[in-house]
Amino acid sequence: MDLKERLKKIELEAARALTDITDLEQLEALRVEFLGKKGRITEVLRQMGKLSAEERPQIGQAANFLKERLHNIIENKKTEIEQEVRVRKMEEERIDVTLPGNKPRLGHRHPLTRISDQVKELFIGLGFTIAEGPEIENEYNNFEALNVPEHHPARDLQDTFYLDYNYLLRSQTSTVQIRTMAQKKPPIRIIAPGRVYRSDELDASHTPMFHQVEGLVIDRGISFSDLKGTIELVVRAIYGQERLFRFRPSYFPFTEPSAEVDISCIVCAGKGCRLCSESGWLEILGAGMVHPNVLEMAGIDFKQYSGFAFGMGLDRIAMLKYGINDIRLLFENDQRFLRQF
Ligand code: 2NM
Repeated sequence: MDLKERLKKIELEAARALTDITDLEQLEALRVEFLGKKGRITEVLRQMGKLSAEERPQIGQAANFLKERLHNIIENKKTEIEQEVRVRKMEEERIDVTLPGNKPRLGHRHPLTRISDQVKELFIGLGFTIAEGPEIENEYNNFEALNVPEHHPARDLQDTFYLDYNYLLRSQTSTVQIRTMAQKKPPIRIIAPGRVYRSDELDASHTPMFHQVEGLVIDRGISFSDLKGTIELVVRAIYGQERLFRFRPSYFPFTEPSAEVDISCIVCAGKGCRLCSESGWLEILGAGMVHPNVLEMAGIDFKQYSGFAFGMGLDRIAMLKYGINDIRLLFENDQRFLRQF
């Protein structure tokens, strides 16, 4: 086969090979095969030495033409493939800008903080001041000044966390009321929200730390009806205007008379269910007229002044309002739980 025919053959084969090519790697391989330093056209040019003087320029020219033509075809094909790749990529990476975005999960207050804030705002609206005090207390503020006698079961090591013979973790926030009465003259109108500690067995309704709000009002002429009116407002604000409630006689060492307040059951509205132990009522609050002994120990003249006090559990309010059936959930910080509020 002479060189002219070989060039013809190379051209035909290159044309055929080009039709099968779909990507840039194949195209580069083809370029190397035909136009490379050791490629098929170079191979033809190398053999030109054997040619006669007339043939040599003819074949040389034909080879160079073919080289240039192939080069142009390959370059065009390259542009074409690159364009295809670009189009395909655009198609694949197409974004539907009308799809809804990913909503960032915003932080929010803990359910207990929400209840606490709501209760505080309610009392601020009624003219109360927020009072605070230490969680580590002495026996006097936690028991003695509250008229809790020496051998009362609440003083037992089993019920209270003692740190040593005198210091303990407060078991109610009344300690703050005692501190306030010792520092300020009546009229007094405060609430004391905060953590309290009791050494109960841990279960669905008891944790060793929980939250309370206690309130205290002292002035001239404060009567049980002031207590009732205040509690009525509080109950309606927290549990709804239609909620029924009742006062039930009770006993606390620090109040006389004392009462416990029930509301109609949140679940069954009085018919009787598991939550209210079939009674139709839920106990939510303790209250009473401050005992004269408590006023006297605080240095307040009980002949001139009287007062009422009350206490309620914030955890219990949160549980009733949000339908939480295990108090421990409030302290475990499980995101799956907290996310729901
Ligand atoms: C309660 C129930 C009844 C109470 C009494 C006092 C104080 F300091 F004035 F004596 N503070 N809080 C009180 C009264 C607390 O909790 C269930």
